Amino acid sequence: MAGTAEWKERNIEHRKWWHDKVAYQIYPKSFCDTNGDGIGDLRGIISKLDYLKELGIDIIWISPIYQSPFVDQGYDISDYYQIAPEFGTMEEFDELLAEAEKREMHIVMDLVINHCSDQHEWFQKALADPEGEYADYFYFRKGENGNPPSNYRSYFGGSCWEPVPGSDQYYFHAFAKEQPDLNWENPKMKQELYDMINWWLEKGLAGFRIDAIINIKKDLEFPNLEPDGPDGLAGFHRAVEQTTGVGELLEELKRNTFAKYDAFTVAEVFNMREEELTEFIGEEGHFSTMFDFSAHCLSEGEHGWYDAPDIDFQDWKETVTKSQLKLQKVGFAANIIENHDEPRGVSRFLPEYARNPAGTKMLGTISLLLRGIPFLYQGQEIGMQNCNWGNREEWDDISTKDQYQTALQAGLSEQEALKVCGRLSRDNARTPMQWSGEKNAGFTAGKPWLKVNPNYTRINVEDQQKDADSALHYYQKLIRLRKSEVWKEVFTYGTFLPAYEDQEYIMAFYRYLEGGENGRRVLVAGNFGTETRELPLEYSCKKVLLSNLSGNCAEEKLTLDPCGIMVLECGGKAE
Ligand code: TEU
Ligand code: CA
Repeated sequence: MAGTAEWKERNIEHRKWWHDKVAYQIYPKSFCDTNGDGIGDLRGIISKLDYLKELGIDIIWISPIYQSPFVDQGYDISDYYQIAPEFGTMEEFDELLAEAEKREMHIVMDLVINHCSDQHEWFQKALADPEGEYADYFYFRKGENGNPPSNYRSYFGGSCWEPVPGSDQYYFHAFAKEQPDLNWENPKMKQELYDMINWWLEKGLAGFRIDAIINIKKDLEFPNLEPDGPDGLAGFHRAVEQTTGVGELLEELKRNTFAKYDAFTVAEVFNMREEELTEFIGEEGHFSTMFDFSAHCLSEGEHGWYDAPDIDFQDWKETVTKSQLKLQKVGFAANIIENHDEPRGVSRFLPEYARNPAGTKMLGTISLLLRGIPFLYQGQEIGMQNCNWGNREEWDDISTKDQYQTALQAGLSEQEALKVCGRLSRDNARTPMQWSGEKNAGFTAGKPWLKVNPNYTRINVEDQQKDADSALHYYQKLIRLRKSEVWKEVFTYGTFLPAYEDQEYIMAFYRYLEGGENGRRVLVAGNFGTETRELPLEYSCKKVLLSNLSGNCAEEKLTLDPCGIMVLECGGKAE
């Protein structure tokens, strides 16, 4: 508990420009289309900067906009120096940077350097000469007795090894076969990446979200592992868990790039070693921050999405609490409820009866007032929800299609497979942003590249802008509170302390700073149950800073209706 106070003492001169910021992820293909081709574009992003500014956003992370064949929606890059023509031009990108700067907002790009596209020049050269220099930009290996070099299953299904046509070699891919992994043991390849990263940073980029980075370190023996599925393969993540030494690569990466620019970096890391946390995001860590996926991992199935459990409130509460207590000792986590790979938070973390505006606000309040850097995902601020998928033809996502097959192979019927995969499909988050109640949710004048969630007539920005009680207005207030002069320090550096832990269906915590002129404490308490609850107050209620319902706070007790959440300024300790 003294932890954070100490932390703060120690860190007066270690404050970073990004500690108190609020970030927002844009999935460009689905954000806003301005030329009617059904695909969101850079002009669309520029046109919404004022909207984001009003929401209170400081940092905008844009999912990949580089040239790509879009096998994995831009996470397969064929030229790191080009903007995909689907999204616009480099001039428009420069304009976006300038317009963001005018509004004191920072642009962060996605950095996908574990792999590139099979259409990238390097890989094309490697294929043309499998014994040549460029083959060593990738992992080219000979097979074993007619089999691939090892029995790893890629994240998107099937072997990690793909035969190199016209040779006895295979190349390695952790994701799709169109996403060959880059060889991080090759100094020349690494230097090319560093140059590219610095080129973008020189342009004025504030930093990067770093994709799938834990995968870059390979055990060059590629040892076979115990199979974990009927296909006789073992998930590649199991190999990642056993491999050591990623830290050296990450440190070198940082030294040669980000550190020179005071860049903000947020890493996407799964399957890391717990004991490496400080090395990753401590004061001198490899990254500024990394996403806390602990709650998301609760719905990981043993064999796939088909055997994935629903999230139980108590598990969620305990997981978030444990994670906060651990992370605050080390540094800053990046908190999310959803992103472009995950289902919508409202549909996932709220029980069915709470998937309404009040519940949406309650979940948002928890996520944004936890200790760490809040990342909103586009549409979260209006409470967008999962889509009802009518048939599998409606899906675009490569991972969803693979999981659907896996479910069928496990014996599920087509209807069942549609249902279980629809629940976790990455396309849930990728349906077009719902700007208005007009055709195609106001996202495009053309034919949208992916189905629009039919609930846009109910859930959209335009209606919520007119309604003072909407999720959108609430999110604006919430962010304003978080960033207000009086409370910024507490919400940025204040200790997280769980409260009312033994109260069923209550998620509550304090954020506080001890002593001095910043000595302040707030209580955040939400009721995830179906009955009105009364909580005895440990500290007197000085003021209600924010609430989503007409909850009630008397001297010594707090009354919370179902789906009600309150943020209270605490006074003195109750007798
Ligand atoms: O995701 C990495 C990752 O681990 C995902 O495969 C995740 O487990 C999966 O999406 C769950 O279905 C990153 C990107 O965020 C994702 O969009 C890309 O597809 C992937 O890397 C490959 O670049
Ligand atoms: Ca367009």
